Amino acid sequence: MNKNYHQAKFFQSASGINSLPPELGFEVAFAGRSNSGKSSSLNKVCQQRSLARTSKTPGRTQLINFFSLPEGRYLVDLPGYGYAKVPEKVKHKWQRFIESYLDTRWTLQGVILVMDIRHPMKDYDRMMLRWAADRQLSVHVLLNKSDKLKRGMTSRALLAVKKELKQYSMPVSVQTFSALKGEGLQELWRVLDNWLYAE
Ligand SMILES: Nc1nc2c(ncn2[C@@H]2O[C@H](COP(=O)(O)OP(=O)(O)OP(=O)(O)O)[C@@H](O)[C@H]2O)c(=O)[nH]1
Ligand SMILES: [Mg+2]
Repeated sequence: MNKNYHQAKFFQSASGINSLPPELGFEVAFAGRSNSGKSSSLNKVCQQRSLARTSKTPGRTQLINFFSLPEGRYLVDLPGYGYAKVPEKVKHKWQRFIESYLDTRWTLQGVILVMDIRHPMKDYDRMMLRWAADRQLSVHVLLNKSDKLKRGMTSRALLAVKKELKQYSMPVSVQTFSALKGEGLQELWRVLDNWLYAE
């Protein structure tokens, strides 16, 4: 068990690019479509049930929530994108925010891009990957909810996504994960350790 993540505490919420905390230390952001399990994955990483709010209702996380870790490190829970029932205007606001956050946030070490393993690589995911590629920002794809698929289907999905990711020029990796069962947690901790705590 990794003690750093266990010590995560709520730090600050921001409603847009102008209310972000100062760029100090290092951070990793959890991004992905609405309902993919960003908040659940962040909670699993920190071994805390209700650090980030999760919900059956998509679009729950509307603010950018910062959680502090030891030594000036942060995990960031981003609002989900792609939820159909959100008005166009709000969708555009999110899109603009996420694009400029990825483009300008120099304390950002990498993005954990969470996808539902049953519906990976949708348009919004590809858009995120393109933005990350533009800045050569590292991405680690979590194919979440692996508990919902049989083993054979899980490895098929992993292979297909791996193949598609080859076209991107930034450092990008992928793993299967279950925020519910904890499958893949060690692998995810290793990625976060590399981004946040490597010398
Ligand atoms: N079976 C299963 N369900 C999961 C898993 N991860 C998340 N869920 C469920 O999926 C739903 C959405 O999870 P959240 O963590 O709130 O998703 P989110 O991506 O933060 O959603 P937004 O904040 O709305 O964008 C909840 O009902 C979770 O319990 C998983 O690994 N397995
Ligand atoms: Mg959320």
